[in-house]
Amino acid sequence: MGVRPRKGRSVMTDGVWAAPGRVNLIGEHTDYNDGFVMPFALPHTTVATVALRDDGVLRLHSADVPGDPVELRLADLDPGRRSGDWTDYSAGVVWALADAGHSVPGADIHYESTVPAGAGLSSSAALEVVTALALSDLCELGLDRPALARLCQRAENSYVGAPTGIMDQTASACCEAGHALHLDTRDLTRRQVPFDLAAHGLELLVVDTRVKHSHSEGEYGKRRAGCEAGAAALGVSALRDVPYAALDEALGRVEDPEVRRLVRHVVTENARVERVIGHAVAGDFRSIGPVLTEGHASLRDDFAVSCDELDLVVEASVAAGALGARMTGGGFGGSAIVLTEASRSSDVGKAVLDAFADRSLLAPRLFTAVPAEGARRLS
Ligand code: GAF
Repeated sequence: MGVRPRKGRSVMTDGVWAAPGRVNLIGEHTDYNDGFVMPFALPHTTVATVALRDDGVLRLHSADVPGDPVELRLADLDPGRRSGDWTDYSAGVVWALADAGHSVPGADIHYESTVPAGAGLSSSAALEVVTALALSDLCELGLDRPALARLCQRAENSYVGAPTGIMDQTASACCEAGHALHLDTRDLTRRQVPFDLAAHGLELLVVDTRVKHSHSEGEYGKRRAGCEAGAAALGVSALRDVPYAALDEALGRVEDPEVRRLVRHVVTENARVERVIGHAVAGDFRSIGPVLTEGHASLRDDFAVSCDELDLVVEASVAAGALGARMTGGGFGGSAIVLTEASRSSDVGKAVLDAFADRSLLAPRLFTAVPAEGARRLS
């Protein structure tokens, strides 16, 4: 039996759930090309305190956004009537549940989040996944984790209007503590790869440049459309189907130089995921560093999704002795990751802060990332 909804507005709580943000170690802009990614969950989470109600109302409140709770009628949820603010992610999930034939009677949801917003660390996916998991549990919808991730992606694509892939939602829903997730985004085949950097004397720093980014704006969609044009030119259903060994020959068949660069990034990036997996499985974590830096160059020069601040993090950290660094997530701002010897981590961090200060840029925020648990019920 699921929890029976209370009459009208609820003052009770039926449960508390948490879903994390993520960093992506390698495999950027490959997920909407049916390719490979390797994210891990952050300890930063969005927590939802939820009570079902029986009157067809969705009442949303966030401790992080000033103002009164927002009340929406479930019957009115429609992508054409989205509000353009954070509530679209929650409303989109409820809309996607209903659209898939699942019944939600109404809910009061209160959110609190420690996932930095707009930092490329998947605060949106955390919000979607915690909402979907709580409602799936309370209404006994029986959705498994990949199905939850797909539903959240649908909410983001069709309700919010951001043409994103499946990586962030799957990371938030499926990651495990102490592991990175090797994910095949074509069929959501997953492999948990042990990823204990501290045991190897290493650290992964996350550097939030504080340059805000958004995926519902045009550039992300343009890259996605360019990749689809590349796949069409090559006669494959997705760029994942272009083998690395056949890259030169494939590039010779793509006329548009911009599309050719996108193809080159995606095909080489899928190969980089395989190389990083190989190093991680062999326990050779230091060799991952140069692959990250190579990936950054490809995102900067071929895919054109970096920005000056992200490039600066990579240059300054590598010059200060980091093993490797790259932007993480969609780009156009957001965060970078830096792999470094733990013993050099504070020097590397200081070098990044100094480089920003020298250019009179807003100081970035730094923290050490350790792979944490995926979405779960707390109480
Ligand atoms: C964003 C998107 F949401 C992901 O789906 C993915 O495409 C990523 O950018 C780039 O790898 O985080």
